[in-house]
This record gives sequence, structure tokens and C-alpha cells, in this order.
Amino acid sequence: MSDEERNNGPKKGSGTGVVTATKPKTKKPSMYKVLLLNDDYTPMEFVVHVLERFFFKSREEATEIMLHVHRRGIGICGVYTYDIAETKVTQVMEFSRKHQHPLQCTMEKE
Ligand code: TYC
Repeated sequence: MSDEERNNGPKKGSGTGVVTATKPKTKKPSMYKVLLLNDDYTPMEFVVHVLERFFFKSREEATEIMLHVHRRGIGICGVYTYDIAETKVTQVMEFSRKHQHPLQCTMEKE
């Protein structure tokens, strides 16, 4: 929406009106990377399953991300708005704990 549209243009009808300019206020949301950390104990297959289940990755892409984390120590699962990123981190941490794996997931502002 343009500023002019937002500010309604000239008032119709009575011929008089109060000018009420409003400040343009739309902002893009800050984005957050959700990161997986490597460890020595979580099975590779479990990490692939996490990426499929919570990040909707194909088996092929999930395998690539898992191997990247395995080799480099850390990797990006996805980029989301704050609330979605926080939910993903919580889901992964709860799922890992439930299965008694030490897999760690965190988030970082882009
Ligand atoms: N390093 C683990 C292994 O060799 C696999 C692994 C990959 C664990 C990615 C965590 O985020 C991770 N079984």
C-alpha cells in the first residue's frame, strides 16, 4: 500500500476534514537461522529424520545438511521468523531428549 493510499487522500463528502497523516510503518520481520550442532553420539539416521520431520526436507537434502553438520560442526536447517524458529528449536530439543540423544539445536539472528 502506498503512503497516499494509507493516508486516504482528500476527504470526500463534507468538503472539510482534518489532515491525519500517518507514518509508514510496515517493517520486514527479523529472520532467525535455526542451527544444528554436531556431536559424537547422535545417530546420523536420527538427524536425517529430524530434518525431514521438523524442517520438511527431502531425504536427499536432509542427508546433505546432516553430513555438512557432521563434517563442519554446525549447519543451517532453515531461516524463520522468531516464533517459528523458537518452536522448531523446542521441537527438536524435546524430540532428541525423548529419544535420549544429545543433539543440540539453537537459533541465531540473521
Ligand atoms: N556426528 C554424528 C555421528 O557420527 C552424526 C551427527 C550429525 C550428529 C549431525 C549430530 O547435528 C548432528 N554419529
